[in-house]
Amino acid sequence: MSETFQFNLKKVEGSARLGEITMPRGTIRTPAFMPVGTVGTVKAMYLDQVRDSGADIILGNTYHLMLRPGPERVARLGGLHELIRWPHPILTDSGGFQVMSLSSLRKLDEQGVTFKSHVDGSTHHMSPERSIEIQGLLDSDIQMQLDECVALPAEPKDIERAMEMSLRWAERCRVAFGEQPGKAMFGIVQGGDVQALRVRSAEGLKQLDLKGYAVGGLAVGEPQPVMLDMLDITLPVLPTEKPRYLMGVGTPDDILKSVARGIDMFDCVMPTRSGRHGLAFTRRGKVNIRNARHAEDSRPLDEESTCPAARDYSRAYLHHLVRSNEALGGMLLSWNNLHYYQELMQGIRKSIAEGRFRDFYAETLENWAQGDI
Ligand code: PRF
Repeated sequence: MSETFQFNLKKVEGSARLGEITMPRGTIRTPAFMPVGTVGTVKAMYLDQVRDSGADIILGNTYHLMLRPGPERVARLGGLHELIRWPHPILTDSGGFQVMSLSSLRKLDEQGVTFKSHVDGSTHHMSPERSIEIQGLLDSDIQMQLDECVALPAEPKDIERAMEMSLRWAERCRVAFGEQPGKAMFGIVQGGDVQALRVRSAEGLKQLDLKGYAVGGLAVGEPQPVMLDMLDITLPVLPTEKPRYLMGVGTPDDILKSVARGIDMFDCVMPTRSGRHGLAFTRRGKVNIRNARHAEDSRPLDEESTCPAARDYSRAYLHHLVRSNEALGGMLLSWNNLHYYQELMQGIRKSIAEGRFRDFYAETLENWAQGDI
């Protein structure tokens, strides 16, 4: 364990990176997948299962937690880690992205964002400084700057305005965050699908000398090749010795292709959300367990998995649970899916360590392409 936030790059293969973030609450092995715990729970999962599946860090959302139960209340209850019983690192998203996707009557200007709560309709204001203050009250280990993410397709002038404002907000967040040796504040690259704006954003953030850099504004409506092009443009501009986090991404395919370009951290609701909707991830691709063909299928999802949800229950039972809207169906599939994602990350890390990431990448995609048996 480390008194300070540090990133050690241990090995590279091509642009793929194997590393380790050390900080007082624990070590994060990278490339890392961070399960999403929006309101202080990784939905339908016990946190000890999340931990056992191989997660070193989970994500929380400033937007949701500021509305309910409220950051001051969380602080009085001893902070988010204490409240939810997760003593390991937590990264919190800053709120801007969730405001734009969930709240109504949003008004965004240089000062910040004013919005109506999706919970009770009350009006709230969040400035870059308040976002950092809230993340501090939650006692988050990795805090994100407030930014503006523009959904694609969009006009270049709108993308530019949002990117420039996000840069100015990064600076304000950095001042608000100050010096906290055991914690980190990450900047967020914006710039939509415009190469020059991505470069300008990454260069501007680099000058702020932050402890880590996220790439935002991707997986927001553009095709995958555009997202990958933006990574190819952006990542070489960022300092090699700092961690890079691709926000809200993605499928196993997105993750492999982004690791190959130099991304170190990911988060996505996909394994848990699709689990609650009856979609299972396996080494042979996705299985829609609601499908009638599973009604009398006594095989497990994957008899070779070390996850009980994948190994010990028949597809017929999972099918029945999901069709009956039983809570256990979502629980078992979320468990299976998070386990699959963490096994993927473990496979990625091991293969980079052994200098065979290229082969692992090809084999994984090939197994997926074969499809479910
Ligand atoms: N900004 C923030 N959070 C995010 C995004 C972003 O651009 C995305 C985009 N994929 C997901 N989550 N603050």
